[in-house]
Amino acid sequence: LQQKGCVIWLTGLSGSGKSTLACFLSRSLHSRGKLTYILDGDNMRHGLNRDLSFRAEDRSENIRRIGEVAKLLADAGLICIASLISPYRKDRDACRALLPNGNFIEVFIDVPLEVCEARDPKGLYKLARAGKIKGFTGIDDPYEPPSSCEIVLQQQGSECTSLGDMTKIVISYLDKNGYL
Ligand code: GGZ
Repeated sequence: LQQKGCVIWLTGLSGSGKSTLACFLSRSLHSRGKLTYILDGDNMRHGLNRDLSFRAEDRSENIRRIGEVAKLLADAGLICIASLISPYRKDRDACRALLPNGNFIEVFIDVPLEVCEARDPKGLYKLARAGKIKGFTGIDDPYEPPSSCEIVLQQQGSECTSLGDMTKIVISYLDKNGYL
């Protein structure tokens, strides 16, 4: 096997564009002949994690399980793209600790709450503001941004980075670090 596995961990608010970036990355990597697998929080919650709610302990467990599966896929030599809010720093750090140094690439999609809320693709922010969803990340549940991570992608004003550019930034990081 020629491929060196790793985990690309996308963290950020609901509506920040994690799932979309995961798809772009995956396509770009496939076109380079790389095997990838996307673990998306929202999808995993329909299967492996269907017993979990959005309470703090359940979010932690969601993150832990996805971290363990990501580790297995990386061990098998895949480039695993995990895309979930993963709002707690300690849980992300625990996932990082499962992997050999360098193999966990944390990517913070730094999109301000106002921007995510204005997009509101599923109307969830509206429901959360109306009190119809309790404990929504960014509204009445915390999000702890990474204090140090491998890549920060910003999406606001002059710092605006297009999806294509965000993909290129991550791909060039992988290239520089010997994953391509
Ligand atoms: C945050 C919620 C909530 C609450 C439902 N808080 O943007 P989406 O809709 O499609 O993706 C979000 C998804 C979050 O699942 P994760 O597994 O990524 O979260 S975590 O890492 O915190 O475990 C959102 C939807 O589920 N959703 N209720 N209360 N997001």
